[in-house]
Amino acid sequence: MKNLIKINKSVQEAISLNKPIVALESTLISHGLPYPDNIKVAKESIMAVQDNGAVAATIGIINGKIKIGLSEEDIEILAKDKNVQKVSNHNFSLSIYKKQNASTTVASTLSIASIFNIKFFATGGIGGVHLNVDKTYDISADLHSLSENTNYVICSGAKSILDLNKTFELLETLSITRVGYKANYMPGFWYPETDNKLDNNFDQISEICSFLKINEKMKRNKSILIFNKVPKENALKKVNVDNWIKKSIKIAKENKISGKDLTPFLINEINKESNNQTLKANISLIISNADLAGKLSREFFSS
Ligand code: PSU
Ligand code: MN
Repeated sequence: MKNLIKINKSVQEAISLNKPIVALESTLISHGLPYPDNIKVAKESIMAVQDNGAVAATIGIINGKIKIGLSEEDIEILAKDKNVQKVSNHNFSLSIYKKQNASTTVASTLSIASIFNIKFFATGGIGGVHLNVDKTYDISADLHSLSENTNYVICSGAKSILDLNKTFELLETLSITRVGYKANYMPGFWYPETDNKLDNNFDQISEICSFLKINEKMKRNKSILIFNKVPKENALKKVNVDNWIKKSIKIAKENKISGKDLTPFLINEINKESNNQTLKANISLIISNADLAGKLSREFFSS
């Protein structure tokens, strides 16, 4: 496996010197955000990690090679090329075989990061249980990957268009610890809280790190989700978000949009309904999560 992977110099050095590293995913670049915001967010997330003295490792697949620490050119390919494949764990090896340019989801990014014991990972929102799960059985492999790997994942919840309550329950079933940084309830991605009470709230970064160290000692081979609310200045109201989602689902039904096309369609529609407010919230929470991950990893490696 390791010979299929290209690690950039700064990440390699950080691994060998046991320095703080934060892994970042690339599907939010290729499929989650529009061009050119996607490039800006990718770069600013890297800077947010670096500003805290940690090394950023954006993970993706370029021409069939797994890359840990994408270059600016790599990020541009994933941000611009319409043929970029979204790779989760089920189609991961096929993408290598086909020598594709591909972006990695939370699921596959965690799998790759774990090979090199990169623990900290930041993203916007994880995948989860879809609203119409009873008909589609659509549940993201992100949840399984979180239970198969041992990572510390900083996020603002799950994608808002999901069934957040079911997602929260399934995380518990999979034995994934759900804690908040200054959050008592699971955030709702674009809005600060849902009704789902987290397993614990921590007000201090140092407290989270002490807790993570206990987990290491206990050798719990499961990931821990650390929820961080969308920054206040860009936070939206739940009632507005719910309305935009409902309206967009109706429009999708009228236009017979389904399957793989549904999520991007909905996200785009919701953004139009919200007058670009959801995009702004999305951008700001991703960067804020990268910043928190940088701080956590630095504290973890220095304590
Ligand atoms: N959240 C977003 N936008 C995204 C994603 C999450 O707001 O694009 C991406 C993440 O990479 C996540 C993936 O891992 O979607 C989940 O996809 P699926 O539901 O197909 O497993
Ligand atoms: Mn799915």
